[in-house]
Amino acid sequence: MLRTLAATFLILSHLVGERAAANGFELIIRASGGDEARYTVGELDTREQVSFTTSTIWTNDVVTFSGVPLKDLLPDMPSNATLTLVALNDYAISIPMAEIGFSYPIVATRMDGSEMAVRDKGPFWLVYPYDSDASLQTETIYARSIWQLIEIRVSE
Ligand SMILES: Nc1nc2c(c(=O)[nH]1)N[C@H]1C(S)=C(S)[C@@H](COP(=O)(O)O)O[C@H]1N2
Ligand SMILES: [Mo]
Repeated sequence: MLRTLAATFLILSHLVGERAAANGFELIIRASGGDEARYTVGELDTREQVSFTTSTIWTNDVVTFSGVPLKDLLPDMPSNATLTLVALNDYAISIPMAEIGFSYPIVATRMDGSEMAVRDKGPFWLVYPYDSDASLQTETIYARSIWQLIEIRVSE
């Protein structure tokens, strides 16, 4: 009984910890004019979700990602804009706006239905449906697959 209680407590505190970790983060989007928007995982959850199942170079098995298409967070951005995406560890990568599709990449907030802790490349990870096309299995696309994403700057 005590053991069960202790185990339950450990599991619960772990879950609460993960939630708090993910909730503490905001994805910041800075437009070139100076406007900025901030999104928590909870806020992204209120948007239309896209999910796909794919293998990745970072996971052993096929995984299902879900989240929001990046394009949905960048309405009305000119197609000649450039995005600079920045991670917690200061890794940064540029992507031309013209190469952001309607259905992918997505800002994934869940892998196999669970929020991703920072140590699991979360809480925001830009991912592509790699298995769907050989053109998504390139070094360029892998380099754009930025995890622990914290900021997107738009420049024109
Ligand atoms: N946050 C973050 N995302 C990142 C990177 C990184 O260092 N930090 N490396 C990128 C690069 S250059 C590639 S090719 C892929 C694969 O990196 P890996 O093979 O080191 O896992 O992840 C990309 N996403
Ligand atoms: Mo890379």
